[in-house]
Amino acid sequence: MLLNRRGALAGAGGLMTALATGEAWAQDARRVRKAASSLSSADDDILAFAEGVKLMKRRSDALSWEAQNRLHAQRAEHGNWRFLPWHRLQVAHMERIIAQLTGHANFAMPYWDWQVDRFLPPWVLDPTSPLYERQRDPATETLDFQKARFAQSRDVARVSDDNFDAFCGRERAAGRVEAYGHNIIHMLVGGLMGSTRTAALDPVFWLHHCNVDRVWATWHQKNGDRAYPRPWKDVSMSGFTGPDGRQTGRWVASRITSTRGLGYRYDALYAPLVFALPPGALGGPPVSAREVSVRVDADATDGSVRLDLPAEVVRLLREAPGRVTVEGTGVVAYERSENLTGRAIATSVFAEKGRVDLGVSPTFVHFGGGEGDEHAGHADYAHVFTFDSAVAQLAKLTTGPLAIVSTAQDLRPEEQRPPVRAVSLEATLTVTEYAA
Ligand SMILES: [Cu+2]
Repeated sequence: MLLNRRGALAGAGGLMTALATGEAWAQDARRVRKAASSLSSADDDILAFAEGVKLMKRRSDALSWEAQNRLHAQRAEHGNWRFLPWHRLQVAHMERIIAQLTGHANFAMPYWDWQVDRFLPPWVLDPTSPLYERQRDPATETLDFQKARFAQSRDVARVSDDNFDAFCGRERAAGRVEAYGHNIIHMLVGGLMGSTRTAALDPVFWLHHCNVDRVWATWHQKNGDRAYPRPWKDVSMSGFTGPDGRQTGRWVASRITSTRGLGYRYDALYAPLVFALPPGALGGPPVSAREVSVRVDADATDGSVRLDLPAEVVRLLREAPGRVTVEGTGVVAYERSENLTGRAIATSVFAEKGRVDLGVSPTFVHFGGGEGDEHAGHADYAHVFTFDSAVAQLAKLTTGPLAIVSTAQDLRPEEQRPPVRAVSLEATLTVTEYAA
C-alpha cells in the first residue's frame, strides 16, 4: 500500500493515534456500501459478511462477535446527539475487522433500506447461513415492514429537511433519525434486536445501522458541515477495536461528518424530497416572524404531559389576514426506567375537535452496563419532535385552546406494567405571518 507521508504526519502533536488512524482510513476510500436488496448470497459482500460472522463467533478475543456486542451493550450512545457518530464508528470498525479476517479487502457493509424493502433480505433468513439468528421471532421472517404498526409513522427518518436538533438530537435528547427510524426497526425486528444488551448479536443489527448511517449521509450531503454546532463537533469517542485487535484511540465528531474520512461511501443516497417548498412559496412575502418558547413540567402520573400553546399564538393563527405558519421543534422528557422500554411516545396537537399527530416512536432505551458507563447517571430520556403547516390548518378549522400532548402508551397493555413518568415538555416555535 502506498503511504502518504504528509497524511501520516498530520496527527502529530496531540491526538496522535486517532488522527493518524483517521488519515490512513481516509486514504483508501474504496468501500462502496450497497443495498441489501441488490445483493444475493453469492455476491462478494454477502459471502464476506457470512464468513466474517462465522469466524468472529469462533473467537473469544477482542475480534470476537461477542466483544462487538459487549462494546455496544456497555458503551453505545443512545438518546443523545452522540448516537450518529458512535454508531458510524462501530459499523466502520466492524467493516474493517471483517475485511481483515476474511481477506475480502474491499468488504463493505450492505445496508437494509427498511423504507423501501418490505421484508428482511432472504440471505439472513436461511437457517444454514451464519447470518441467520434463531432467536429472531419467526413472525419477523414474514413481517411486511411497510404495513407494520409504527412503520407508517410520518416521522420515519427519510426526511432530510430537519435542522440539526430535530434530526441529530440534542446533548440529552434523541433526534428523529434515532427516535423514529432507528427505534422502530429495533422494536419491529424484536428478539435479540429488541434489547440494547443483545442487539448487536443479530447480523440484522449491522444492516440496520448501516442504513441509519446512510440516512445521516443523505442529511449531511444536503446540509453540509455548517449545519453542525460547535459543541457537537468537539465531541470525542473511543473504545473501538481495529482490525489488528487493538483500540484505535480517540475520534472527534467533526472529522467523521463525511463518510470519506472513514474510507467508504454509499452506492446511492436517498433522493431529496421534491415537495419541499421554500417559505412563502404559496403566499406573499413574510410580514412578521416571532419566536415563542414555552415549557411545562409534568404533573400527571399517567405517563402524559400537556402544554397549552400561548393564546396570542392561537389568536394570530386564526385571525391573521394572510397565511401563518408555525414551525419549530419540541422536546419531551421522560423519567428513565425499565418501564419506558417498548413504550410508544406519541405527541400530538389537540384542539377541541380534531388533532394533528407530530409522531409516535416506540422507545429502545439504553440503560447502560453499570461499570464503565459514563452516562449511567442520566436521569431522563428525551426526544425531539417538529411542527409543520398542519398545525396552523388545525387552528383555522377549530375554536378553543390548542395543546401539545405527549403520552407514553404501552405496546402490550395486557402486561399491566406500572406507568412511566413524564418529566417535561417544551417547544420553541417560529410563527411567521405572510402578507394576504
Ligand atoms: Cu445502538
